[in-house]
Amino acid sequence: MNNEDHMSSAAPHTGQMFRIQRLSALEILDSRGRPTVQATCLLADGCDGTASIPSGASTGAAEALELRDGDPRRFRGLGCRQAVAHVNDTLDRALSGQAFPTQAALDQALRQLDGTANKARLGANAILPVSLAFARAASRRQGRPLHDYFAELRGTRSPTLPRPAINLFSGGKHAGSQSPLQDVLVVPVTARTMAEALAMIFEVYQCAAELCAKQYGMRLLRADEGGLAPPFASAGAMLDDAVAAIRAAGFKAGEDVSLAVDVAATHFHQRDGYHLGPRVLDSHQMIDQLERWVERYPVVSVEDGLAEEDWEYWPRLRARLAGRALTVGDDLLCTNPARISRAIQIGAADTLLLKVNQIGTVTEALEACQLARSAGWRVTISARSGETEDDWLADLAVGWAGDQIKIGSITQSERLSKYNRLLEIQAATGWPLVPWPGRAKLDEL
Ligand code: 2PG
Ligand code: MG
Repeated sequence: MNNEDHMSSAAPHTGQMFRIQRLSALEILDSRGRPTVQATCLLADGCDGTASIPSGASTGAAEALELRDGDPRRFRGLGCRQAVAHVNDTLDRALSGQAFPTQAALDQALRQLDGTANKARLGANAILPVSLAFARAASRRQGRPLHDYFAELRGTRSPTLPRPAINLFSGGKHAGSQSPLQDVLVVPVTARTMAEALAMIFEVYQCAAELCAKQYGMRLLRADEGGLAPPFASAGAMLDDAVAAIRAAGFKAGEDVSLAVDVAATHFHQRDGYHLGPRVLDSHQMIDQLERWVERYPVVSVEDGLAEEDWEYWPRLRARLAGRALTVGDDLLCTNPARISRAIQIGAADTLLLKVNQIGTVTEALEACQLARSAGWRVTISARSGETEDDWLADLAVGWAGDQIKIGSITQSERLSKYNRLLEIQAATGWPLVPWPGRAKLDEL
């Protein structure tokens, strides 16, 4: 990437120690009204940081464990009181009074205290909010914006903002499975800034809402991430309607605004194959179907086109889409360095969907990001379908130079807190969006 500023080891803030004075947490509710965890890290010099974490609905099997209380009389078993207690008791007792020179040192201590491969003992929902709260406290102590703190962890600062892929329509686990395809997103490929991108997509979203009112006799039935969720007749109808909305907004589909799809195929894959509507497809047929969508519609990114354990077929999918659309791994990779390494070895994908809570600490998520980059992959930084108003994701996506960011729709405050934070960063830095590679350039991947 051009204009990268490689931060040298002479960065002004290295050599500091961050002494933890107190760790605390409480149970709060996410955008689906389900419990999640917010943690605060108070440093000995009085700087503090608070962070809350999101939760998925279409989760990958290899994700770090989210500890739920399991008491059916309280939040239908979804309570997070045990995870909260692990912060207030176990982690506070073990870490308060200790000094850490780096984020990596703190995250290593958190991992050791848990001692399991998937954070099953303390819960990723106890560990991650502490890891993020520490990041925020440390960035405050250094008097620098959080995105700059994340950039220093990466060792490089890129003066760009990630290009948003914005949720327009939802089905699957995000909208009661009225359509198998989980999300259709719009990518403002010609927008030069975040502000321009949001203004373009506002127009497309309004046109899509009007189209839903006319075509389906409904308007405001929104899915988990704020996307529209009418009873589409088929996955193809979702794509047709998305193209119609782009055109109605006065844009050229495939030139000004393109499409990205999160197929989330794991969630309609059964023993006998892919249940795409009334049809059951084997892996070959599923790849054919995905290719047909990419040929017929301006789709530039295909996430989880195949199921998370269909490893054998992922390289074939990537080869078929190469040069036309990104092959993005979410459930397949689970932001897990071991799974990413396997995917790199066999050429199963060319883009990492990065979700920090899939792995459970800032440092391990950064490792996943660096690993993907080292293979020449692109990185899409993603929110979850259950979010909070916290906006750390925006800073992380800028600091780690995400190519794309997936936050959801441009409605609902848990989404807008991140978009608005990106607008603040744009205003403070003047940084443009990272250029979209375009179909031609995708050939290089
Ligand atoms: C996904 C995410 C975000 P969830 O599948 O990519 O859209 O959904 O948080 O439900 O896993
Ligand atoms: Mg996904």
